[in-house]
Amino acid sequence: MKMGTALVYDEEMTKYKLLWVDPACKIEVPERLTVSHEALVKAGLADRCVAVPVREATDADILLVHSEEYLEAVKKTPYMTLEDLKEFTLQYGDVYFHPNIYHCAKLAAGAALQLVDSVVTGKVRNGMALVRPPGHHSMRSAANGFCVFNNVAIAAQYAKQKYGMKRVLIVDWDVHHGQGVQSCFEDDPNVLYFSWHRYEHQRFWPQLRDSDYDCVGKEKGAGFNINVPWNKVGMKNGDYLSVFCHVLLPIAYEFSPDLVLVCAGFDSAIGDPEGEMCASPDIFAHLTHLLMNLAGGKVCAVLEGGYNLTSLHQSVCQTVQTLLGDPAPRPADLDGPCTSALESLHCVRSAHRQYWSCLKHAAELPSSEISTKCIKLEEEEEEKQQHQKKEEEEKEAWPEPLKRLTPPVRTAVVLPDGVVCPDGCERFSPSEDLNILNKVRENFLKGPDDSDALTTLSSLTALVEKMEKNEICNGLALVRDVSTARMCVVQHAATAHRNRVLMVCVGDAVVPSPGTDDGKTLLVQFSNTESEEQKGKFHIPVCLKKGCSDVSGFTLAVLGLLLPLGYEYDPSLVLLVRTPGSGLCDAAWQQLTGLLQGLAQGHTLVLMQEGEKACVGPTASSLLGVAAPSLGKLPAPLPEDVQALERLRHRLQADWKLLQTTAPETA
Ligand code: Q9C
Ligand code: ZN
Repeated sequence: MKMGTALVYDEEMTKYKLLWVDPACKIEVPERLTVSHEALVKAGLADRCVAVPVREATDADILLVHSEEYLEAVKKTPYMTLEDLKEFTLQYGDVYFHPNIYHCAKLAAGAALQLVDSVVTGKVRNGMALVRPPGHHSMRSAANGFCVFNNVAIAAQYAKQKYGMKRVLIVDWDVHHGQGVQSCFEDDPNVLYFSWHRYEHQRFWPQLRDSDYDCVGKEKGAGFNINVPWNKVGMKNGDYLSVFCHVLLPIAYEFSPDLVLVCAGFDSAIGDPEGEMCASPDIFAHLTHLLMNLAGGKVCAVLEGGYNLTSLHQSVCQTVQTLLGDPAPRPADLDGPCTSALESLHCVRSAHRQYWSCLKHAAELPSSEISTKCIKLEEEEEEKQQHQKKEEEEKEAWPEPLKRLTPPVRTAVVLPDGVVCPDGCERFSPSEDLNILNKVRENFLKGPDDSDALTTLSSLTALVEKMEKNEICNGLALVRDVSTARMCVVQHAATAHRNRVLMVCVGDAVVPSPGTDDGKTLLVQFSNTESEEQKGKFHIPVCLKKGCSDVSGFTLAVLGLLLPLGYEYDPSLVLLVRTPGSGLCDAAWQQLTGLLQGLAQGHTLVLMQEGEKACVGPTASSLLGVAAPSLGKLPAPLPEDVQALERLRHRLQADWKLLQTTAPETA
């Protein structure tokens, strides 16, 4: 059952460089690779990966994407003189050639293919390829933007052809638009391409009209190309997460890929001279985590850009460590999205409304807003310069991501005697701490001789304490009375004053809300019961027409409501409570459990009622970090549900900035 993470790397790919003076290309250096790899070794991450060798992509592989003429032309470069190479280079944009680059480009594409082979055949669960040259800018018949062959595009075609993959998702989080990938799959409905990129109303390289949000794909592929243009620099963690929650993830879950490929460029991180963005390296832990429950966990990340060597290696480590299954760190200082990001978000959602049912019944937008793009350019320019001065100071330094301390125990379980402990979990022994026993006896016992309840509740309390001390990552308990157990845990957790508990309740039974007004608990409750109006900022009932039995509606609520709330609230503990009769299928429950582990450093405690024995296995496997099974191509959610969720989000937006999807001024 234990499955690894592949690391595909070969030093050979450091053996080419720029041989003449070209300011546009001087940032693409061999050290990008050596520094990234050394950081993985130093952090002990390389050792934990399965080393997969590279290979040269064959002509047939390369011809999956490129023209014969172009391949033949590149083939001649190893024999060219310096002068010939310079001249050859001139016909393309922002790229250089070297006698060894053809060899490296074959290895880079081949590395992506080796990664796909290892993941698709199940040798490993997921993986990353550290490659040079990058790929996503190269076109069918042209090198471009440091790229020679389109590594990820070739890998996607290969996965379709060799393994019959029906649907491939490509997530391009590099700060540049992968126009080569876009043009390769523009009319292909089997490959969903998502890219965010610095755009600045078409003033930023490669300055293409086709990189804008309204470029959605052609013919049968209409709707399968998603562009999120960043029209300002300085985008932060909140901007990135908000696009994931409100655009990429809902669409990706509806699409239901068999395989996820990532154009993993890290020039979108803070400190990068090309991107000039302000997202911290640990955001990549979250972006990675959020993709890891798609396609049964088959995620292949292939390096693209990233030119600040420090920010690059930190981001690479965050990505690989997350692929390995270590819980992501709590995302620091999450702001709501900025106005410019909200404008982009709004435009993309509008442009895709007609193609995706998760967006279809979202609030209609004033049509006048959709085409207004190039307004106030001069004003903006000024503003930008001021803004940049400020950012430049900030950009010089950012804190190094903290070492992730992995608790010795991943999953502890509190189960009645008759229930077997699932593989890989540790049975939690009852607490003998007198303090705890007394507290539980005083506050929660109904009768003086309810020793079963005393044992369970004090075990839970002790378990929470160990999670706080990071001795245990997560836990699962089958209890007779979830209601009391829930109160007990919340009350205990709230005694440490810096703690916040996110309590997620799934099921149709009405749960009384324990004190949720001091902000120490945020309660989100999914049910089909139209409950009284929301009770303030910290108690959020989510009512779905068919409760949790409608997987589409439920998924949408989790992605577009629960995740942003959770990220903004930033709990130290997630308490996931499942009441009987929730109607939720195992796969959707596992998705929920898996996704929530991105919060609170993975500290999730699941409470289930005794009768739900059958659910222990699936829950444990999610807590252990096994990818949730795919939900399949999701049918359209009920229009009422989409509208209800939109209304709810709208109402909560003033309190929770990550729920916004439209800019305040333009609404
Ligand atoms: N300011 C990748 O990130 N433009 N390619 C350089 C210099 C070219 C980036 C302009 C950027 C290419 C894979
Ligand atoms: Zn880039």
